[in-house]
Amino acid sequence: MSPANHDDECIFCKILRGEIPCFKVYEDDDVLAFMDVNPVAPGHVLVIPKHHSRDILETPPEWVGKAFAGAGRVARAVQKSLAPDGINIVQANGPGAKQSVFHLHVHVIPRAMDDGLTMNWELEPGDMAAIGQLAEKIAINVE
Ligand code: DGP
Repeated sequence: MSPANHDDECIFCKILRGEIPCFKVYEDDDVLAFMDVNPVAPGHVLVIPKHHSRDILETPPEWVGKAFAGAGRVARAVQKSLAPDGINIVQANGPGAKQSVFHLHVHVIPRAMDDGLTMNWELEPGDMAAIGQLAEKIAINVE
């Protein structure tokens, strides 16, 4: 990222700079995909653009496109790796939408029939060993 496009205090910019570790699933010049540490379902991945902006309202369209193209790529790998019954693509904007990290990001969430998941999920720490194993399982199928 150019200096203009990163934020010193943003936790996702810190992950992009390698200052905070993550379970990486995929990376190219435009996006980074990594496991959510508070997964709402096994295999929950986040895709972030390598451009700091707060949300979809403030993000240039080209970067929104890059983020969602990355989400599509990861979703295909999740489908191949985990064979879920479905996948939700979720993207929150603002506190009223429960956005908690203010760097545009796209959630890729594998779903099972009748898994009971609702949009009112709480952030709870996941099992790091299990998250790491799922990262490897998904990463090998990113094309
Ligand atoms: P949202 O609530 O839509 O802003 O989603 C932010 C997500 O980011 C939330 O599911 C938890 C996740 N998250 C927060 N901090 C970290 C972190 O340091 N590492 C990782 N891998 N995920 C994080």
